[in-house]
Amino acid sequence: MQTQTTDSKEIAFQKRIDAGDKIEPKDWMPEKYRKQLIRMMSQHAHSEIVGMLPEGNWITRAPSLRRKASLLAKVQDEAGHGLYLYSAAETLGISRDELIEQLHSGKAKYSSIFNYPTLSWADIGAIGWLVDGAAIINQVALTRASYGPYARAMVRICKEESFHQRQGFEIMNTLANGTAAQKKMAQDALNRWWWPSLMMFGPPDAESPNSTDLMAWRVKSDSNDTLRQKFVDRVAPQAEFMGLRIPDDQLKYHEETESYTFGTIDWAEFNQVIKGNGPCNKQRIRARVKAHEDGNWVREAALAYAEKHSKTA
Ligand code: FAQ
Repeated sequence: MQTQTTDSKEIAFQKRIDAGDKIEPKDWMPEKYRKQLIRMMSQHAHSEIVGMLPEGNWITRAPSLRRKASLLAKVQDEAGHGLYLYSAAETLGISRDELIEQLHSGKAKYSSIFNYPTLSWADIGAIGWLVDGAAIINQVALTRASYGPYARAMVRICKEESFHQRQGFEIMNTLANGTAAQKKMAQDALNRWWWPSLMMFGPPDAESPNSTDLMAWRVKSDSNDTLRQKFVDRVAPQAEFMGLRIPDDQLKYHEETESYTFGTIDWAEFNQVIKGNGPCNKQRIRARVKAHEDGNWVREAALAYAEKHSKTA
């Protein structure tokens, strides 16, 4: 029997992708597909875990027991999302230790948005409403990703994110319709989180080096700019409903296209943040490294227990 060459395997692989097949961990895949997925999925997992920090900062200061319970549950959900995604990335042949090391050393990125500080309670509303709102738009598209374990993790994650988005919207709406001081706090949070939320979708299409491959492999089904536009079209009327002003003088609705045009994003700021020079990058990595070191004894104890029981089994 003739052995298949790498080229013919790649052609067969692309045919499966084009036919809408899901690729599973034991299936043959091109090395560059595997590497791209590890990059993207691990960054996503790291984002969920680092993303717990800005909100975790407010758990002890939530204004009521109801708000505290829902924030606590939300932050815990983000930890769960990180774990599903680390497990899904491990199916591609990379270990959890390697993934964590890449985060701590700065080799792997995590979402730029989590390098901004949470200065007031309204920031918790803004994160749920805008950041989870942006994450849902991005991740609903990823439920159709060609890699089975990623797509399946996304289905569950999206369901949970939609609760998160609603709790954020409810916080913002309550503040926006509260006292003048509360409304001011909500507006200030929107002013600070708006542009970084637009940056979450990644650089403009023309400057997105990974999109071509990821779209050809049906990992990404929409481009960065397409998803960003969807987000603006969804969120702008919500801001108006709450009586809040999006901090963009160029934001304009067009009846004919039923969509908005908006001002220019400060890509220099985005590039600085992803290079490690955002307001909180160093603090975030320090917190993650410390949490990992503080958890060493738990991992050691669990491994010792597993080893002892494998010997007695
Ligand atoms: N931040 O070629 P592209 C959440 C990097 S989860 C940092 O366009 P790609 C839930 C990119 O990695 C939020 N880096 O890249 C939550 C690449 O650098 P590299 C995370 C960014 O992969 C809520 C370079 O720029 N979601 O929020 C960013 O095609 C509340 C060139 O970019 C996901 O990860 C950025 N924003 O598109 C949790 C979703 N954008 O790696 C807690 C999955 C780009 O070559 C609280 N990921 N870069 O060195 C994706 O959809 C894609 O990876 C994109 C980027 C759209 C993020």
